[in-house]
Amino acid sequence: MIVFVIKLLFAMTAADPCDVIGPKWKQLDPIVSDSCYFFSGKEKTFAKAEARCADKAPSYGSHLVQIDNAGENQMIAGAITKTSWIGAHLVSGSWEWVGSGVAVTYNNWHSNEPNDHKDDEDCVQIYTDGFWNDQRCSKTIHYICEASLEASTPKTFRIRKPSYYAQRHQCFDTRNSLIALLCARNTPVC
Ligand SMILES: [Ca+2]
Ligand SMILES: [Ca+2]
Repeated sequence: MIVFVIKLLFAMTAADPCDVIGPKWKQLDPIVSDSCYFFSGKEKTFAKAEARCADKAPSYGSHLVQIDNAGENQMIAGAITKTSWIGAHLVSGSWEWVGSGVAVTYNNWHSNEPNDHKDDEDCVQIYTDGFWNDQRCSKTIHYICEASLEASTPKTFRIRKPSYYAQRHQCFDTRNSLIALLCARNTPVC
């Protein structure tokens, strides 16, 4: 019985659609956002964190997280245990998202922030309570990456079985999508 429950839990865990990017990518709440998120185990400067994010899953448009609304902010805050970099930074006097270059519209600044302490705080960190602080970009802290399954470059699959079909980066089976996904994760042939 215990083995069965463990197997069942594993099957449920394996069904995370973000598994196709890598084992540490998680979909948090698909009702809030269908993005995939990566929470670092290491601390880096803002620039190195963004470089690491961009390098992790380029075909899925990975960058430091872009928080677009209160729902996403609350979801992220609920998932972190350490103060972490988000993708907002100051460019020519305006806050913008490092991945997309779009202006920061939603924000959740802590009271009295951004204060640009010592005239040297051009990058944004999120506290575990969800509030933001501008911080020295050279500080080394944890970071959060975001990637999108939608942004992925379509992968070409060689279709072996008549019931299988390819869609974007994934390979599906008309009878059992989970099996095809497991197949697709390991090989471009399905
Ligand atoms: Ca986002
Ligand atoms: Ca500050």
